[in-house]
Amino acid sequence: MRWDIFCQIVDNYGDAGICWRLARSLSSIHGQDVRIFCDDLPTLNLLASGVDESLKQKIDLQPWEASFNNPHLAVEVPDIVIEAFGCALPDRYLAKLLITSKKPIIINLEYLTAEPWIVDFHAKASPQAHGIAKYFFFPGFQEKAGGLLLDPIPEDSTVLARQTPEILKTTWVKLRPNAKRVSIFCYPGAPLRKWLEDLGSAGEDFDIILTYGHAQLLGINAGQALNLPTTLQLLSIPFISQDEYDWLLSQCDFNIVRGEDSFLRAQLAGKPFIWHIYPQEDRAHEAKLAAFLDLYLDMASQDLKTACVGAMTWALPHEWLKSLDAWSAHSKAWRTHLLEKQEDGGLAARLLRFAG
Ligand code: TRH
Repeated sequence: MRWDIFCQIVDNYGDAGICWRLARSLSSIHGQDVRIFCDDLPTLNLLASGVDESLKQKIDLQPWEASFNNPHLAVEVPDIVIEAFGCALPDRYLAKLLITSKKPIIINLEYLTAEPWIVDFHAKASPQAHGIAKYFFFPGFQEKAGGLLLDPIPEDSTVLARQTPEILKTTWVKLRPNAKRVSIFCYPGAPLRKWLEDLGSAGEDFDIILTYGHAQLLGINAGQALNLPTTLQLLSIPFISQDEYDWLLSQCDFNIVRGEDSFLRAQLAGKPFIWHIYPQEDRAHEAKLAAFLDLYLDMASQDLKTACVGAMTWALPHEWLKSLDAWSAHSKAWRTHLLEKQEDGGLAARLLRFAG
């Protein structure tokens, strides 16, 4: 089938990250014809840059306007149109769909949440005045939700255990063999400085890998002294491709992640993590975090529950670090559990079944 995915980058990288990962799953695993129309192609291209050229060539990355400027659209009517995160389709694209004889279905791909209410709304119709069938699709952890984006599927703890990506080689030689590795990708509001200072007094060595922009968050680029203990080594890396970032997560002992895509990849890497959830004005993120922790910690001991809930709400590391080994074991078990629940192929496969 032919898929048109519409991606508007509201902020950050998550919108592009999800659309790209979905497109590659549909194309490489399910053999679908996929185009992405995106209002910020450079960002999308940056994320996609790490993959095999043959895979990239199969997915047609187009600027947003090409969806209605393209004179060939009449012969390229899609079977499925995805509006990622409720981005409205361009009027002129919609107008072209309305005059074609074959009508696609439109799917509004929602944000990932562990909240239970989504199963009542997942795959429900959203009747439109223009008459083209449109449905809500809710990614989720539950069996009756839309599933999770798994590609590339992490098979075991040596997930993506290929060679160090070229772009990370200069950082990798600086890592200390006995130090624990922590990667950091969070939003500006995180109390990072205090968190790092506390981690530095834990009596262990930690190599901290700051993803693009995070040195600035800490004020390092502005020359501010951090006064961190020597047990910590801070290493800044540039923006890397999505595949390289997946690899990085799999190589760290602990990850701080955010948004939606890195949040899921940290789980699939089977490592403990802090999810710095996207803050919403109405504090809806608090319910989302609580719903996730309910699922994630369902089988955990009371001690581990206390440690994880504390860590995820930015308790200082000394309050929970003693539980790190138990948390690491739990993370591996959680990954296995997730993959079992998504044995049907997860989000891409569920979308395909729904649309077919
Ligand atoms: O960037 P995010 O915060 O994205 C989003 C957006 O804010 C979006 O509007 C919001 O709706 C959503 O969160 C909940 O975090 P996320 O989802 O983890 O996406 C980041 C993507 O960027 C992910 O695919 C990994 C990728 N990435 C790289 O490819 N290279 C890098 O160096 C880094 C740090 C990330």
